[in-house]
Amino acid sequence: MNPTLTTPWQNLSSLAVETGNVHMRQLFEVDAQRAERYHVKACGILLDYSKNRINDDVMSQLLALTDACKLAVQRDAMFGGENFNNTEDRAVLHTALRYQGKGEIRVAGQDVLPEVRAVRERCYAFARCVRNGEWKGFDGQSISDVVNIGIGGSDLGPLMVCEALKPFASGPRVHFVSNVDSAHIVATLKHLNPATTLFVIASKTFTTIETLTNARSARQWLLDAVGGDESAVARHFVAVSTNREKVTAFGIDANNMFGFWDWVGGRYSLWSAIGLPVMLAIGPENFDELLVGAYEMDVHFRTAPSAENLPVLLALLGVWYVNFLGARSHVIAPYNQTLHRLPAFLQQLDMESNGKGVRRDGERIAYATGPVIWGEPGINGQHAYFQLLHQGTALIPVDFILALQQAGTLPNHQRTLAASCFAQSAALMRGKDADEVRAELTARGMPELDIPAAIPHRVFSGNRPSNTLLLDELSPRSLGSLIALYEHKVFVQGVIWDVNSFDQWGVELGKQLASGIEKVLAGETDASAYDASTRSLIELALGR
Ligand code: G6Q
Repeated sequence: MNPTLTTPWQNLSSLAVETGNVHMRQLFEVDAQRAERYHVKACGILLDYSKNRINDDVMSQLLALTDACKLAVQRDAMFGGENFNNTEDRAVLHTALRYQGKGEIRVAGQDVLPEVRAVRERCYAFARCVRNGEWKGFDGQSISDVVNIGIGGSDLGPLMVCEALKPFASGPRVHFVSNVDSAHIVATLKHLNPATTLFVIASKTFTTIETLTNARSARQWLLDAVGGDESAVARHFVAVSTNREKVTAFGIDANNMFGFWDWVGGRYSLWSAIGLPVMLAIGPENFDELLVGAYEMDVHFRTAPSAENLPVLLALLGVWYVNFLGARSHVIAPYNQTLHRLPAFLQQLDMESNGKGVRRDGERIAYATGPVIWGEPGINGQHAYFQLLHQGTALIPVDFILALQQAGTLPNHQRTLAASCFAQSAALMRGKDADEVRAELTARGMPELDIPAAIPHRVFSGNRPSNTLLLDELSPRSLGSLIALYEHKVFVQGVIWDVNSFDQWGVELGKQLASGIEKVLAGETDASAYDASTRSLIELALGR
């Protein structure tokens, strides 16, 4: 259904005109309770959303929008295993992978949980075996290094989690190779020993050209080290996939394959066997904690009233900016260094899910949907892209993310980190007006005559919105909750925009196009099917 036809949407359009530009400075001045009122805490995560251009009227209409768009019904449909991914005719059940309750979750009448648990136990048994040194390579040595070869959803999630939970790593070193540019795999393998290296080939479809090309090179690297003895492959290669046939055709024993299911989307798959590198790095017990944290967020999302529901609130604030105040992008600024891959992960999660231009029924959309998601660790961003957030012409909401405790931190570092994070959101909200700049310059001794010209460059308009997400600590559990929070935020926005957040035809297009041009580059077909620009690029690549 078209959300723009609902009453709350129309009310929000009027509210945007009436209140959208009221300065937050003013809102804080007139309401001593504002920070307290716009605070919610769940699953060890506090969301302070008071530094947004909102008031109670805006919030109540945004909340009404969730009812108008039947969020609760759709949420139950997804969690209940209905074929929610309508264009691929499949269920969407990454939540089943972390379910900790005693019930059943049925897909087409079949409870999926026994199989989910069985595969997880196999992964755990394998991870334990590698971690305790029982799993031996071709010459009897234990595994020191694991290389995950995958791309997109088969890379970004486990990579981000392994980085985030580095302080919890206690197993083999884990590396990730995704780019088909051989520079990636060559640099990774350069310092590794084939006798102690295990490859995890992660591909849901096991047809992805980048992954298969890297996997073949890895296989050759191993075979070169063992004089071509194929029996070494079984000790050094495992696969994570839904496609048993293709895995065995590639030469990986089905006993070395860990499966998952078509109802797990690539970008939602880190909870499945795709999390194997994470299990290898931090161990099954910590992986369990990650799942528990995500499950706790699932329960929160399903049961908390909308006004106190973290994913719902984050989603609604995003809709407010995208659809009513004209924002086209959104920054993710984690302050903890170990979260440095979170922006890249969320970029895929959000943009691949909600970067859509038609509604679920195929009707073309005439309102804005998913914004551009971007970011980098906030503290580095302050010395780089934050300039544009403070003084640029675009309205760009920011999510500041900070864990208050993290393993192994040095106290004075943590203090500076927290201070910087809080100072930035305060400055974005408050700004600095001409009088304040004048006073500053005068105090600094600038000649009176020079001050007028200096002022405009030093003025900060403020009124730039942000959310602050404070994690009690950075642990497997809280990370699980944080990731699930964003997954559900994306879900809620998808429901409001009425898009299918779980297909990715744009990604499929890239896969098709590349394989056609590769045939031309290999001399198997000619380039006549392509436009003049592409033909000339092909000619150049062929050195002609
Ligand atoms: C994720 C996308 C995409 C996918 C990669 C890798 O939701 O579908 O990023 O994960 O294209 O696909 P395979 O896992 O099949 O190799």
